[in-house]
Amino acid sequence: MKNTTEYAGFIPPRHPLTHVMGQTLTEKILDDHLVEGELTPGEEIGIEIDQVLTQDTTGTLVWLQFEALGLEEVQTELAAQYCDHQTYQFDFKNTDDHRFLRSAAGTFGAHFSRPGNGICHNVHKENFAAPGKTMLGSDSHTPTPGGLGELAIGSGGLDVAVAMGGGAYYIEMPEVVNVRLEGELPEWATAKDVILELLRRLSVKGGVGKVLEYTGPGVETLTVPERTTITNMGTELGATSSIFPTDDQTKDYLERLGREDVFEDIGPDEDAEYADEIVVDLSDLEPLIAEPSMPDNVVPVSEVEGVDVEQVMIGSCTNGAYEDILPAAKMLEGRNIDKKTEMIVAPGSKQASEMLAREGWTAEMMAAGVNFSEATCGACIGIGHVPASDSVSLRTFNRNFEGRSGIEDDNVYLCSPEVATAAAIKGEIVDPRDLADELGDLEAPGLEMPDQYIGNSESDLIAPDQAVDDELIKGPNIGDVPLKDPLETEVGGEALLKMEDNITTDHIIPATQDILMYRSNVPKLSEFTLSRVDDTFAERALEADGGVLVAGENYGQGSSREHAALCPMYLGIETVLAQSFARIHKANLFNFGIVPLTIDEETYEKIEEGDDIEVVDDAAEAVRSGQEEFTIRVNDDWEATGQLDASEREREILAAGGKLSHTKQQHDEG
Ligand code: MIC
Ligand code: SF4
Repeated sequence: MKNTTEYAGFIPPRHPLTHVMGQTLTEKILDDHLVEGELTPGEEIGIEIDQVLTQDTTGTLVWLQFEALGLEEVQTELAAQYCDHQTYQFDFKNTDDHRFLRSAAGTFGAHFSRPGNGICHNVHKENFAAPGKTMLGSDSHTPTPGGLGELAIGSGGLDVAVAMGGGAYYIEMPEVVNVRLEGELPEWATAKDVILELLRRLSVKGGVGKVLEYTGPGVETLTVPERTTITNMGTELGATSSIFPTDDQTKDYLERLGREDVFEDIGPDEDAEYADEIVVDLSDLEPLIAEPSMPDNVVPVSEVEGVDVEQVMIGSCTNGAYEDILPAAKMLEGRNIDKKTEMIVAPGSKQASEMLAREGWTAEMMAAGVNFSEATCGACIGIGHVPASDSVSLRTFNRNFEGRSGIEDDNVYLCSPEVATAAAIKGEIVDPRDLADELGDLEAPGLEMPDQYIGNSESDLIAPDQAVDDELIKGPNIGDVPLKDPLETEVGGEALLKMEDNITTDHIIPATQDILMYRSNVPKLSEFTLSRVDDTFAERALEADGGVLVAGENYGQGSSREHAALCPMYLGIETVLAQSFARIHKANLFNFGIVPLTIDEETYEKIEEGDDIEVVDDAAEAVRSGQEEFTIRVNDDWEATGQLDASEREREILAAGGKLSHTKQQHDEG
């Protein structure tokens, strides 16, 4: 049997636990886990990972890559495999994936959460999140447990596989920004409004390269479930992570979960120095809403009152917990929802469903006209409950990218459970304060936690020592992970597609059911690459046998799905020229051997689709030697500069043709 820790980059001795004064909480946790580098913003650091999380749509690649690396056993303190995104199993391919994941968790030593047991972030938060730990997860909302003082980061699946095998996780040291909370939330304003306010101020790229650390007197007024709504949706700001200190609220929450033993009193030093400070006075907040189709299109609800609403959905990893559904139930007690509005509750976990059912709230909501879904991501990625064409859907989710709901001409608004429920009652968007005035007997529900959370059934959350499989089960839907050859000397080709700003990974590889079932079958999945932007793309890319993508700012924002890099790689894309990149996607491009070059606005404006792009320098040599500026020749006519912002390690990975080839090479050499 191979010793899994033999791999290059696989855990040198850990940094001693010394704290210099003046550290932020983020720096303290990173310092405790540092295995390489220094905590200087912008510099690459390597950290040890305590916990990992993966889910069904990114998890199959995680384990296939874990296997391809020759790894045989999970080395982190804890690993958990959840099945949450596609739990309806419309197709045997979904079920094949789930069975493979159960077998992988059993074979390699991870906890396994069955389909229907709940959304990874909800189940993880309740069962495993612990202050002071580091976590890596192959899902962009991994930072959710930051609400309990855990430093959790989203990444591509390959990084998760390596971390799970005992390897360090490498990341650019983020800037730590102080989000100082003052005051207390007034009635009808919620944690969702805190994060929507930050999105309104900072935009979907305002958090790139940053960890948002919450401090100030407002912190203690927020319960842990409220904090995790905020840390969850920090992802929409592009932030690396978001974190709260721990306090009596954290202790209280852990006690209700029966997990008080993991409590640790942690926070920043009093004289901690932050890169920047943002002050939010909670008492100034009012109900807010993100208009279609970007999470930062935020306005006060009062500005959009009167818009007809055909669908209301409560759920997702942001607002799908018991504490999010209970306010809706209380508001609906003894009322009916509007006749032309459908209201669906998709609990974030089976536990939440069970508690609501046991307490009679499910019956109360059903009597009001609500339908219940199983605990799943589902509709959040366009699986089930697709809105009617050109209709308005109000959702408590975190993303409303165009088409993500499963229909191109969607109008999805994002808001708190209170605002969503008010709209279901009235049949149109309404500020709940106005609805309360109108109805006379509608009270602000506030946030309430159960005295004691009920635990998961041991067959829904299967511990590694209870595993049912000890070998991998690969049905016909489970393919191989393609490998790329080392970087060539000549890189370039036709500019196959020119895209605008804020292109999401949902544009690159959509997550709807017809496509999602091929997440473990890369050749088939590749056929859908960028089909939402141009349905001829995949065919043209294959025909051209290589080529270039051109994009504006924040290319690849949104999810962690590495398929958004792997599929373009499979189609022969060698480089992406963009004005800027989203953090996880850029890391995924390195991991799959695609060269991400940053171009300025003038170059972006000048390049046209169909242009012939040639990287003039010997690409392999230039990448290896640390060259930062690359000359790009367009149509043999004019030249521009592309910037490669990459660490030495990332350059080695690129040159090797991606991280899988690189890690294998290192192993063969060592
Ligand atoms: C999402 O919210 O977009 C997803 C689906 O959870 C993704 C993961 C995936 O694509 O499987 C994410 O956020 O990383
Ligand atoms: Fe699931 Fe939606 Fe959360 Fe992604 S954002 S993990 S799809 S609930």
